[in-house]
Formats: sequence, C-alpha cells, structure tokens
Amino acid sequence: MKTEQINVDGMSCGHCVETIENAVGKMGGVNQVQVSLENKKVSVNFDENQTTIEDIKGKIVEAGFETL
Ligand SMILES: [Cu+2]
Repeated sequence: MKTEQINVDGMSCGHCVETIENAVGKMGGVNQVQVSLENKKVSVNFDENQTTIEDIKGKIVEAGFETL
C-alpha cells in the first residue's frame, strides 16, 4: 500500500468532493481516499499492484477535474 497526494483544480463545493470520493473510491485497489476542498488536494491510499497513480489521476480527470 502506498499513499500519494494529488493536487486537483476545479473543485468548488462539497458535491465536487463527493464526486471525486465516489469515483476514486470505487476503483479496484484503492483502499482510502480523502479529499480536501480547502487545500485542493486528494490523498489516496492504494495498492500499487492493482492500480497506479496515473490511473487515479485519469479517473479524476474523467470526473471533470484537473490534476496538476
Ligand atoms: Cu462542486
């Protein structure tokens, strides 16, 4: 398991937080996801053997946000 921080742009409210939590949380290999609207950061704990940070970023982009 590995924890990574992703900087995310485009989140404006609690609904955005929920959208990302749901999208990333459903991914195989993702153990925990924590979204900070204030810091524009998403912290993800995941199994590197099942998914990658690039896949997680892709999912966030797919949900309509920008990763930095
Ligand atoms: Cu929102």
